[in-house]
Amino acid sequence: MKRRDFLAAAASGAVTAVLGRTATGAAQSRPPNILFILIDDMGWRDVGFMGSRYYETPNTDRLAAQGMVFTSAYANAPNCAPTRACLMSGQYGPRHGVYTVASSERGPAAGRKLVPIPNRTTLPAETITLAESLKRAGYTSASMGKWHLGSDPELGPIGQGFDVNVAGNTAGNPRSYFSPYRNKDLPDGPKGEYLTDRLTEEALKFIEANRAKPFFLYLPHYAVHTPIQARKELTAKYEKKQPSNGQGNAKYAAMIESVDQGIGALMAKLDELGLAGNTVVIFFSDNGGVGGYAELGIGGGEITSNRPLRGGKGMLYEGGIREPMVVRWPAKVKPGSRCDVPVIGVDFYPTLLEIAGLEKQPGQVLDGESLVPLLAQTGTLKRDAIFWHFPAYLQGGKNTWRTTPAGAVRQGDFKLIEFFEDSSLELYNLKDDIGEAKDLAKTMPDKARALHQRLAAWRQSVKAPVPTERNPTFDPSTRTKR
Ligand SMILES: [Ca+2]
Repeated sequence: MKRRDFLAAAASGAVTAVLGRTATGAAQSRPPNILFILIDDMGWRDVGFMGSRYYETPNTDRLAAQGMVFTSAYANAPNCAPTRACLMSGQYGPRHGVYTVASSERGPAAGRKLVPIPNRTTLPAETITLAESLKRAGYTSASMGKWHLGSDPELGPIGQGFDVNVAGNTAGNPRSYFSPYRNKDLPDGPKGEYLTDRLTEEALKFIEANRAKPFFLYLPHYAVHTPIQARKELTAKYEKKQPSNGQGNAKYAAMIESVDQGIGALMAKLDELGLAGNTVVIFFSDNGGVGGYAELGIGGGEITSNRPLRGGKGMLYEGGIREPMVVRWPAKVKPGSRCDVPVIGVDFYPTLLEIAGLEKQPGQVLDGESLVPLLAQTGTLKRDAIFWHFPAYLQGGKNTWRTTPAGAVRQGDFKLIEFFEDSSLELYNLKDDIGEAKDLAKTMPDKARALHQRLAAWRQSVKAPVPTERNPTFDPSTRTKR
């Protein structure tokens, strides 16, 4: 195919079928570029297109209008590192052992009834990462921002197959959002330079430099994780604005707006270079927003509100794991489309393999399913349930927990959470009760039992360890809430 014909086909959407057959062989074929924008700690309702009336995200809203919005998209975990480990490996937590951030023994020891399962803080070196897979189809890849799964040379982005690493290492948050950053993988900029803007600049340069060949740009912003630090002039605008539906933190709003401005600049760059038609853009977050604790009486610091969802970061309630998600892919995705099918972080790996025209490696285990049929609206998924395994403690306020060790399953409209300390079950019908206010475990015991069996069978299939050992120093009097 001549280049001109190829570009015409790309614009019309016909090219992906061609690429699917030739990507592994023909040097002149070009699979789509991939731009994966991962926001840190952004809640389900922290963007305009998901209903925020306080945060202003016009560029992200435009991206959403040009692509498909997934309304039931889930992170694999309610906090940072495990979600990233699942994204990069395509595997559920029990396969790599990254269940939580840092130690699984967080919070006061006397309040822990069980000895939790030890946590891995790095992705094993032998993992075949998404970057390593895409390299087989000729992609040049970069990770720009928070990695959180180890440090280079071995366990950072470079060690795990990326060609470029900007700012990624073991750090889960920046020491400062303003230069000097004191980050060993990010040379300082001029004093006062803002980190989110800097990562956008680096991303723009990478796209410019790699415009002529397929690229995979993984852009895991440090924003909007703590410390809550924002550009002054953006903050000032929100300080004059009325809070809305529990959202009213001006600095946090300004952090979101900086991310949004960066998305605007990236989209403009793709347009300018004529790459937008052949670039898949994904927008996603790694866990729920930091909020929803006070109304549950557990403390933990409110930054945003996830209402109508229950809870927030660190919990297996919807507020902790349900994420805003957009996929823009002009060749396949109808602008302004929506999808309510539950999808989860491990689905990205097989999706991007299919988009790149790749098969998984012999013996490679991928737990997710390609979303291409949903994106192209040619079919649905084969699986009927998705799972979480969080065998760790996460502290809330004094003597309270965001979560104790737990697992969960979602099948259809129903979601079951199992708390390992006392084997208690909670069952919710998310279609009728997205806020998980009405526990149906007692009124629908058959449904609860069936889902519990399903969850246990899944755990067996992935060899998920469940904590059962009693903590000898447990003191029940220190416990005020689950
Ligand atoms: Ca996070």
